[in-house]
Amino acid sequence: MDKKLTLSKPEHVASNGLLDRRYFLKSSAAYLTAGSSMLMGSISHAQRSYPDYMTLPGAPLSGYGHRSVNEDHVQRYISLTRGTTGAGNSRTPLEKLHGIITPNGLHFERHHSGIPDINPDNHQLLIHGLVERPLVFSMENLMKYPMVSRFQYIECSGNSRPNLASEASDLTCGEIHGMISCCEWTGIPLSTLLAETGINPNAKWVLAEGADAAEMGRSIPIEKALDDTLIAIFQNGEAIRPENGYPLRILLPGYEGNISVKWLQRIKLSDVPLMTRDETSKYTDLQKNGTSEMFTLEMGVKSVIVSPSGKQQLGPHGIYEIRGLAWSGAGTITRVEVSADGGASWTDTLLTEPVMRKSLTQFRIPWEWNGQPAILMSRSYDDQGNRQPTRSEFIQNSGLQVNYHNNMIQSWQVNSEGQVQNVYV
Ligand SMILES: Nc1nc2c(c(=O)[nH]1)N[C@H]1C(S)=C(S)[C@@H](COP(=O)(O)O)O[C@H]1N2
Ligand SMILES: [Mo]
Repeated sequence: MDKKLTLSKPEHVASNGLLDRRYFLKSSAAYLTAGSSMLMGSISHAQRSYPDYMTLPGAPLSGYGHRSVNEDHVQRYISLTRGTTGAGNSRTPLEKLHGIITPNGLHFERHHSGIPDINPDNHQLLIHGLVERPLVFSMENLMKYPMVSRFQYIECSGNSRPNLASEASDLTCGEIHGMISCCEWTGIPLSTLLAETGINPNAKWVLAEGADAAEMGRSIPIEKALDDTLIAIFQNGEAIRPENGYPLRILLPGYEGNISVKWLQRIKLSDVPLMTRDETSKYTDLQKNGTSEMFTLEMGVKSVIVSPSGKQQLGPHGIYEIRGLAWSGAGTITRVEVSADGGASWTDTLLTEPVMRKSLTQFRIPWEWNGQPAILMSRSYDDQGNRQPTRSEFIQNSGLQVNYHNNMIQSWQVNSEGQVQNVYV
């Protein structure tokens, strides 16, 4: 937390320190004045000493770049399923990233039986079942099809599960909410490949199956398969990482992450859902009356403040920028509000361009903290008329036993010492 700035008199727009969302834009003159005096100080520093890297030639070039060793502490949070070698998840450290794109090395991972080591020369995609012509595609065949690129997030439906516990645990933003990541994915629309095989009119469901030891399979409604479903081959410009599905995965924007089957090897069209293990014993939502709902595929409208957030420590009193991420499986984010007083008063934040469908959207607002205790919250809205629920609304509708699809509002408590902690409101 090093965002303390000295600026002109701020205009308060909601209680407990929230400032006009355009304050930083309007105050750029004041901001520059403060900044330029710092700059002059360093120029007038006459007896300048030169570090080694300015007196000796630097490192050579490389075929594939790596981040600075000074950034090695930015890591995924790993949580291995007990008794297994490759099953578990690793979460994106959302609070340490800026912008909406997740670097490939920090994309969250969720494996049910580890990462298969696939040679693309031997890998094939079979499309069969209720089609006119069953076809097998090699990777070489697939590369010849016209491709599209889209910015989409993937969110595990088990994301934010820590907040379904009865007591709030003291965790970071990434530990609670980091089973979401967002990339530019490039690949072939599934509709293009289904146009090649032809579709029998009785086909209503599409099985996607992976080539991992878990042989993960999920059934996709045919409407979604023909809508925005992608056979993805590239992730942020390069081949998909092994942990994210190399050499290809299916990608269903806005749907729960589990259905975006990695290491995709088979697609089967059917008149009924295939009722696989992963859509019957798991990934069903236990209701309060003891029954379970199946095929609850779309992810809800959601947001989270990434800074300040859990386990962070504010610095000196002054003006901070609250920043966060919002998304909706139903469409596009239209509005994100923030509260600094535990939900008593709210004000609009500034959404950072680009704001895209089923992608992450960034929001920002300045906040003046002078040591007063605060509870920071954000709530998002989408273009399909959805609003993110409060914790009590979520519990009323779904209960805490539901296990998946937790999109309740996150509350971060800031105490008078500037310590930030996960709390329930
Ligand atoms: N073949 C296969 N596909 C899979 C999984 C898996 O274990 N095997 N995990 C699923 C789950 S539960 C999620 S949330 C996403 C995670 O994608 P990622 O690891 O690229 O973040 O992949 C899905 N696809
Ligand atoms: Mo998942």
